[in-house]
Amino acid sequence: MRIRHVGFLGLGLMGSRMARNLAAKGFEVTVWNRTRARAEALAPLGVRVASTPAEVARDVDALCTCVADVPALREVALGASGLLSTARAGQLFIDFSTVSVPLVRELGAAFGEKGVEVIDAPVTGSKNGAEKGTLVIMAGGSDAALARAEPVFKAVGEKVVHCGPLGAGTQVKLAGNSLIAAMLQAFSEGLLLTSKAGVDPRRFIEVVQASGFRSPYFDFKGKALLERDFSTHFEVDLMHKDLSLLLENAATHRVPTPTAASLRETYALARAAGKGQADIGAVITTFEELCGHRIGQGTKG
Ligand code: NA7
Repeated sequence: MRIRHVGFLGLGLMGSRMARNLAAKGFEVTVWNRTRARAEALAPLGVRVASTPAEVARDVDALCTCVADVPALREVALGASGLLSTARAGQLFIDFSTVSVPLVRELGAAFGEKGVEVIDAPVTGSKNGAEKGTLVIMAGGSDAALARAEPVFKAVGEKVVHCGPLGAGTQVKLAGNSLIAAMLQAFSEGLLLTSKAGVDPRRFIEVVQASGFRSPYFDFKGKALLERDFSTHFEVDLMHKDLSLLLENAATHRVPTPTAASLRETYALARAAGKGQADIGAVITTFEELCGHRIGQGTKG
């Protein structure tokens, strides 16, 4: 059955933009958000606002979620007025959140009993990618389910990687996110060190970006760090959650991940310093405070 009517639950930084793109691409959209005002903000786009997740699941062809973490998704999907209570056979459940592999599989079994197929489809691309509809989607599920989901994916993203069966998307996402944290941390530490040693940190960026390990991410974050622009693209709290999920996952598979363990504690430090809601770019500011030096301080513009 073709997907015409999409339910979207979780209208945070990512979900609100994805729901907007679905409405703009011609899908009929019904939304729900724990804080209703965020859902009401989309009403001018012709989007219907539901009062509970169960109300969303009554009407739609596809259930899409993009909520913060494991407890949030559990509540929205399996809670008293959750999606499962009214879900019907033939619907497709696409979860865009980053959660644990066991939860995704649990949802697959619970919704599967009702004839609803589940795809885990965590995304990368942050706020800008969600805004422009250029997210990269890591999908886990059957070939048939992915083929059905394709128009939804096309509305929110520019590339879908079919990682394997249900859970495989989440597996790849957890491993990939740790790479972002590692890159950002090494890059920020390099900037702070260069700068405190009295060398213009822009020379550091120039050399990194001329090298074999250059990345568009360094252009983006380098500019933000030098301009002290910490507007939120991806929250410290969420990265801490993802690193914690990765460590749990790695322990299950008996794979040592010392880099991720150290990064998780680096993020714990930022949270302890009251920076949980800040962008991940702000993690280095705790180190700047300890060093008594700000990146770029004393460097001519
Ligand atoms: P945000 O901007 O922090 O948004 C989180 C969303 O999750 C937001 O809609 C929240 O509702 C919702 N949320 C949080 N806790 C709950 C509970 N307990 N029940 C229902 N809904 C909840 O995150 P992003 O958009 O950046 O990221 C979303 C996911 O994608 C996350 O897994 C990332 O790691 C990747 P609120 O508006 O606060 O009421």
